[in-house]
Amino acid sequence: MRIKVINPNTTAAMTDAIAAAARAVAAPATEIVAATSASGPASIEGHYDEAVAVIGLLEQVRAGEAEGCDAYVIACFGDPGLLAARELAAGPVIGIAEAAMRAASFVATGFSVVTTLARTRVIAEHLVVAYGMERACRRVRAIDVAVLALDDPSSNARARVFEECRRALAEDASGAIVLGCAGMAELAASLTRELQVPVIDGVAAAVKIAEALVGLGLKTSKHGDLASPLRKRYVGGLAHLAPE
Ligand code: 2AL
Repeated sequence: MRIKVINPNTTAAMTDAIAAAARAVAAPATEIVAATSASGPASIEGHYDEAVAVIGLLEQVRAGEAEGCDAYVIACFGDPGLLAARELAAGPVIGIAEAAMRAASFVATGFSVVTTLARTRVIAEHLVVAYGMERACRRVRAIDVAVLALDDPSSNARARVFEECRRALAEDASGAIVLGCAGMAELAASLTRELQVPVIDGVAAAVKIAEALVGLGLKTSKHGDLASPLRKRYVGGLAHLAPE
């Protein structure tokens, strides 16, 4: 099967790390097609970034339908454009935040999210409500490091994530940690070993959930609100996105 993993920000180096995390867990017969948005913000860490990034994401989903993709992963923790992408796609579309939270709920009764900038906490908190995870998500925490600074050694990001996870386990009555950014994917395995609790990267979780759904023969329902967008004229710079 072919799973298209879309980084909806425009930083190709981050896509490479996301692709590596996806391929590390994908089944041998799964082809991971990694894509970077062609236009939009270099990183997504606010409501405005998200709104603008959705256009580049939807362009990648439209292209993916022509490329014969069986499923999609939206590799940004705000799950930007998730329901719009589901309208476009025949197969399943999985957001990494939803995937990580649902995976966490299978292995713990409560989890904490550890994300990047403090201002993005509200985005994650809105998703917790949207996904009905209010009881399981005990707290959304932030390390206050920007997305593109995560792999800059001077940001000390790994140590800050580790310390925030430790505080979460001590204070939140959580049994698992959800990493709140696609750029944290490579930390999950070593943090799981060191903290001795499940530390969940949404990229890996989303790939395995996408594989499972495709394996079950499940596609996105086209009955009701996730039906293909209604054909109509779009004008101006977005005319190319008019539903066909
Ligand atoms: C993210 C993410 O996963 N990618 C990105 O650009 N921003 N998440 C976040 N919490 O900042």
